[in-house]
Amino acid sequence: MDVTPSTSHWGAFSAGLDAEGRLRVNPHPSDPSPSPLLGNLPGSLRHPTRVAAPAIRRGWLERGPGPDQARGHDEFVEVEWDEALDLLAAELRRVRDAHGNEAIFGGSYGWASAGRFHHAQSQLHRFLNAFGGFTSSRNTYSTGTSAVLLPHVVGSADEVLRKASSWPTIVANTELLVAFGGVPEKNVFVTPGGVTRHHTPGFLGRLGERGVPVALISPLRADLPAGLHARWYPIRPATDTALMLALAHTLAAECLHDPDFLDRYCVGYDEFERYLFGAADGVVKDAEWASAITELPAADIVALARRMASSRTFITVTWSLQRIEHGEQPVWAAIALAAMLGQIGLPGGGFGHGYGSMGEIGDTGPDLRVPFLPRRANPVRQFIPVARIADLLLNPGEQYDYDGARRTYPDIRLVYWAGGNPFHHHQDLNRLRSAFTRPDTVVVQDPFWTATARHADFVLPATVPLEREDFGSGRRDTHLIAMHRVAEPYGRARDDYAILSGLAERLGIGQRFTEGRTPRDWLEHLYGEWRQSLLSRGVEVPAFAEFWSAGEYRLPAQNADRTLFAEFRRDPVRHRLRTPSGKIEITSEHVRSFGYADCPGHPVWLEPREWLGGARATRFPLHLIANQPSTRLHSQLDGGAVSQAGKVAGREAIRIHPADAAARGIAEGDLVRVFNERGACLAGALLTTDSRSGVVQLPTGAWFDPLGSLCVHGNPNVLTADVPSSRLSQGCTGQHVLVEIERYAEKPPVLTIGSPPMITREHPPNPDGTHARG
Ligand SMILES: Nc1nc2c(c(=O)[nH]1)N[C@H]1C(S)=C(S)[C@@H](COP(=O)(O)OP(=O)(O)OC[C@H]3O[C@@H](n4cnc5c(=O)[nH]c(N)nc54)[C@H](O)[C@@H]3O)O[C@H]1N2
Ligand SMILES: Nc1nc2c(c(=O)[nH]1)N[C@H]1C(S)=C(S)[C@@H](COP(=O)(O)OP(=O)(O)OC[C@H]3O[C@@H](n4cnc5c(=O)[nH]c(N)nc54)[C@H](O)[C@@H]3O)O[C@H]1N2
Ligand SMILES: [Mo]
Repeated sequence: MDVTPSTSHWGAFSAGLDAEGRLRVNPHPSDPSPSPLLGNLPGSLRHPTRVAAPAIRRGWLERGPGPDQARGHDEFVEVEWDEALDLLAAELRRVRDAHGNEAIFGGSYGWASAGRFHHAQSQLHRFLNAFGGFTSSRNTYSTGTSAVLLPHVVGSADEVLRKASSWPTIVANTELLVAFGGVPEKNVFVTPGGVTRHHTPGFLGRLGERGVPVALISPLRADLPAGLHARWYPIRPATDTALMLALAHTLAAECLHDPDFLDRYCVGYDEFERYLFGAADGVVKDAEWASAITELPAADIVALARRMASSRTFITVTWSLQRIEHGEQPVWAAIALAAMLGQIGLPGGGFGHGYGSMGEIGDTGPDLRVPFLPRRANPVRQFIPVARIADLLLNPGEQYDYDGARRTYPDIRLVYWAGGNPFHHHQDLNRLRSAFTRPDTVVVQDPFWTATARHADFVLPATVPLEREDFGSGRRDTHLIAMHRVAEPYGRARDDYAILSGLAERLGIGQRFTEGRTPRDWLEHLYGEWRQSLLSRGVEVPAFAEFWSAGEYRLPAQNADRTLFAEFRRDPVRHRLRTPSGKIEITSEHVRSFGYADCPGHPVWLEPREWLGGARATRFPLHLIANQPSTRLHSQLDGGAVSQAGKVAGREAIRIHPADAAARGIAEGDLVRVFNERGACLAGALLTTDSRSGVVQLPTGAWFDPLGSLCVHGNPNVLTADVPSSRLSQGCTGQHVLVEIERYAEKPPVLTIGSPPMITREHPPNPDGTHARG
């Protein structure tokens, strides 16, 4: 068995096909904590849901482009590549000539696969840029709210997200870790591009060995690995801001804050303090007040504040906290709280964001740019904040607010997606379904028959990394990995590059897109340029052939602990922040000037629209947390063994507190219906006392399998609301939703998502089961 190197978003590995043609996967030998998600790879390579050949929706073939209610219900017709590419090239030209490049939505948000050259979104953007541009998307579902807020508060999102204290510095210096959303170990195996050595689980182990006390503030106890010295504060979801304000109030009321730090490094504290004391609204944000909202005892809140003031305290906020309505507030309030403690910029003190959200955060690996495919500039300036996709398709011409600007949605005629799964990632999927009926044409490139592919007109089968050559590396990775080909492409699948090259040729932009290079030429070219830039800085890097046959290159080590805040603390004039004041803005006059009631000039407590206690909540009294799955990356490889092993009654598992289950006559292993007014899904019940009662947890990523407005598989995004975090950031709010649950006593509907949709084969396969090459 030939064994060759490769990598994935969840880590590097080697792979080969055994004598029976089965994929064997082994983690990279130097990975101290390989990801369990590697187990999803073998069963996925030849899974029946791979797209075998180009397919076009029958209604589109028969009636041509145009809005169509049948999209998502229709059958598909398999066609030859030439036919698919000829038709699609003509359609791209039609849309551009009749409506302009702005009418093409090519945001194509999504994680695709590891590999720097065959990165699907980069490939698509490069192609569409060569074609004259497209309406794009900004920010991410991950940190869409923080990415807009943080530049106003600390002058930069990236520096705060990616370059706070390293884990070893925290282990060595921190006396109290206050972890909002915990440090969920399930998430730290993942980094975009993948890392070769997963250090974070080891760092968390050392945190436990050193006995560093952790305040776990989360509705779920599982958000912190066992073995840490934790005290669990089972907070009511979405109320962290109230807790932070009460902690801040206690510090101010007991004079435990640091006036010198606030004076020298911050602006706007006085106004924030007046708000804490109730000057503006008559509400004192003390521990008693917060206790009623958070359902944590007031005495615990006061005690925690005192402890924070007497320790070197590191406050971390996972990204999930900003993936909710008013998601700006917990992030901003945590910064204000850390500023009051006066420890920002000290080793192991201050504020961090995303510790436990991703492997790269706090990792010590080199922070080095690795080779990548240039996308070139987009001539079209039109964009949307990424999570406004359904609004864009449903409301052309409508105005909306974003970061101080008033913007207008363009009229989209063609949607082109490669490497993302909006029917996984977006909220209110029944609304998204109707949004997807609106464009003239929807194109999806994916290796799998995802729910998004099933809502397309053109489905173009892409290869997976094991079927092509590439190199890969993640942020803070220690290695650049040569990704060798392990298997032949499935059916008639082609690389995204080959598909787009075929379109580019037909559209007269072939040379601009390919520059005359094969994929191997590109790898050598991109590597060669990168190598030259490192050589010129005195770093020895092997030639491509040597790198390729070695299978990896060990990246040069770098100092991990250069942090923005340490420099700012040392010299706030020379290292002034890129905010209007140059300081940390506890109050931002600029944000205030936008006049947004849902994000005023300093951190405030704002009740969510759908809120427990309101009339709606009596109908939907359970708070559902739709967080990241522990058994896969998003929706990827849901058919793989690890993901499948986590299912209950064949559906995604929902975790329910025994008291909530008993009140509804639900037992472990039961099939349940989770519902609200937007939709419903089935799920398999798991009972646990590791969540507070009133809170249920159903992770994202079960492939959407609609039967009317019911998802029979367990995708929580049929339940979530398609509303933005605020007018400031327009970020994703998918993390929370209110629901009710009942036992599902009817005959379970069959899952259809595990096999391909209805496909007519106009060109039947050869007798040996293979397809003629198109
Ligand atoms: N309710 C709720 N929803 C959420 C979240 C939440 O917390 N709650 N979290 C959000 C977050 S943070 C994120 S990042 C998003 C993730 O959303 P996505 O990034 O859209 O999810 P993925 O499942 O990773 O989708 C990647 C797709 O790319 C395809 N793909 C893989 N390799 C290739 C390739 O080489 N070529 C092509 N053409 N395609 C390829 C895969 O098959 C898959 O369909 O979800 C968001 N949605
Ligand atoms: N295994 C795996 N790892 C992943 C991913 C994956 O799909 N699978 N996706 C990756 C991606 S793209 C991203 S962006 C990151 C996302 O990183 P995060 O957004 O941080 O991840 P989540 O798991 O959604 O949420 C973390 C925890 O926050 C807690 N939480 C939720 N709501 C609240 C609240 O109101 N208050 C408090 N205090 N806690 C709350 C939940 O219990 C949850 O487990 O994860 C990355 N890591
Ligand atoms: Mo994400």
